[in-house]
Amino acid sequence: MNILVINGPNLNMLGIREPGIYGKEDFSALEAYIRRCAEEMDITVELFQSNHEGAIVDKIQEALGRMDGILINPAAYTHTSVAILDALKAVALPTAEVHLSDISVREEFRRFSYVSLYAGKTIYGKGFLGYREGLSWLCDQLLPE
Ligand code: CA2
Repeated sequence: MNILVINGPNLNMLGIREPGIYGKEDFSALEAYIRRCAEEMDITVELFQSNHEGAIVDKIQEALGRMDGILINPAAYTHTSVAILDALKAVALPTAEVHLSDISVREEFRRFSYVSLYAGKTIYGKGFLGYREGLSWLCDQLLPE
């Protein structure tokens, strides 16, 4: 099983600022954690991070016919990007959305997610653990009983 894991803008800055919101660990620790979870679940992950909306759209499109599911933290594009929503709908793969912070208790503009209009599962406020939950949900969707 091949899962594409997408991290959006500024997540590469993790650990540098705002540890109270996003935690103290840096982005390489997040990537290492995702890889460890994938190994434990016996699945393959491709990790992709970009600060550019179009690059994320291109990556989602490239997943068609190659990947079995998508785990995405769209970061700030969560709240703005119809283009990412449309790309996810176009490839129509099982998709889980994850956020490190609890977007339901932060600024009003973070409460709405375009990606949630397609994602089958949205996890927020659980830090790194949310990525494990997202991968595990995708496994449940993709593996036969
Ligand atoms: O909680 C999340 O995972 C978010 O997707 C993170 C985004 C934010 O725009 C979303 O509303 C919620 C921000 C990405 C990381 O931003 C940083 C900012 C400063 C220092 C380190 C990371």
